[in-house]
Amino acid sequence: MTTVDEVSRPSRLAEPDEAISAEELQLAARNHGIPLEALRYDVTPAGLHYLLIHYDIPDLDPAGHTVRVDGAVARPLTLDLADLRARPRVTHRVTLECAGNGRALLHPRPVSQPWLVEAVGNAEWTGAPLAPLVREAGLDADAVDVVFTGADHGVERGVEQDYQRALPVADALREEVLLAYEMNGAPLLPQHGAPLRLIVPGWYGMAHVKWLRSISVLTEPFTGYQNAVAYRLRQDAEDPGVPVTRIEPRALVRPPGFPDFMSRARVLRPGRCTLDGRAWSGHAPVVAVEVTTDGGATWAPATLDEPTGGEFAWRRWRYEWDARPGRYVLSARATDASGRTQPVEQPWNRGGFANNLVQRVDVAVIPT
Ligand SMILES: Nc1nc2c(c(=O)[nH]1)N[C@H]1C(S)=C(S)[C@@H](COP(=O)(O)O)O[C@H]1N2
Ligand SMILES: [Mo]
Repeated sequence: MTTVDEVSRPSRLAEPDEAISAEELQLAARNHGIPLEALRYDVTPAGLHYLLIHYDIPDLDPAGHTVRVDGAVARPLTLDLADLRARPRVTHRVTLECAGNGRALLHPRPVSQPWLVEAVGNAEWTGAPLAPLVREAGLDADAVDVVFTGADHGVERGVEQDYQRALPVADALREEVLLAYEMNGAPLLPQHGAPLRLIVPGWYGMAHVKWLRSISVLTEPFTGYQNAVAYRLRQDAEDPGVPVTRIEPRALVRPPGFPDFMSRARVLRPGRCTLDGRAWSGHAPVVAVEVTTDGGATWAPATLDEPTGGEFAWRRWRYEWDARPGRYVLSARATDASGRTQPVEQPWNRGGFANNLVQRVDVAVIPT
């Protein structure tokens, strides 16, 4: 008999010298990253925001779409978009980053969506806060997890499923968690979860369930695939691991000068140059960014702009550099108020999650 196992790939690590395959390229072409020059925008234009879609973008009619609130609640609710839009409206500027960002730079490389450093964006999300809705439904005292289900369906490592992710009740009830129907002031685009998605500020992307159709309260821990099998930090296949949750600190450099088409190495003219970029953390505010222009031999402090978007949005940093002719490797390193900082050695795990190893930008300073 034919089974889904025949079409579904197991998780695996690439061989030491194995190149990116056509299957990984197929994923990379669907799930694009932010062009790094777009780090110039404080609010990422919707079309430049990164994308990650496990299965297909579902075909949903906003007019007929509803979301159910059920499970361990006293009064189950069914809400349509008009009901949600009639509720108090809140906007948060939120840095969203895929938990797999940095995966393709790991050695050995976990075979999956091959992100380098570009799986990030900083958009404005508008919607109805989740907590008052769940309280209206009458949350049971013994509630443990809240499961969010999307309208998309697929197979992953042999497991057929709707995309589902659960949050512990305390995290789901945080006031910043939104049922978002707008991105940057316009209705959600199909690829970003239209007509409705969850936004969990501070958490890696997998928690922000798109095409949301159901919210269900459980009195037992959720054991679904995306929580129990995927999105865990494991050292090997047998390791039960720990869940991937909040975003580790990271700074990115907006690549200076102009690029070589193929290598994307930067060409820069000699002289004073203001390097800049963005820094964020889902744990605590970023308190410092340091820059190296010599591949990590020495680090110097960058200046941080005033925060522009609240506690869940990235912050711009700047660094004055006197660029002399030669070849350089530039990096920036963020530290947050919890004391977390970016490693200079890869933080390896089998799924390739939360790799916030510092970025390396090759620059050639060449006189005209
Ligand atoms: N229903 C559903 N929600 C989803 C996903 C998905 O495949 N299906 N992908 C998740 C992952 S892994 C990420 S990183 C973010 C990406 O959100 P974006 O595409 O709007 O940037 O959506 C999350 N929400
Ligand atoms: Mo992701």
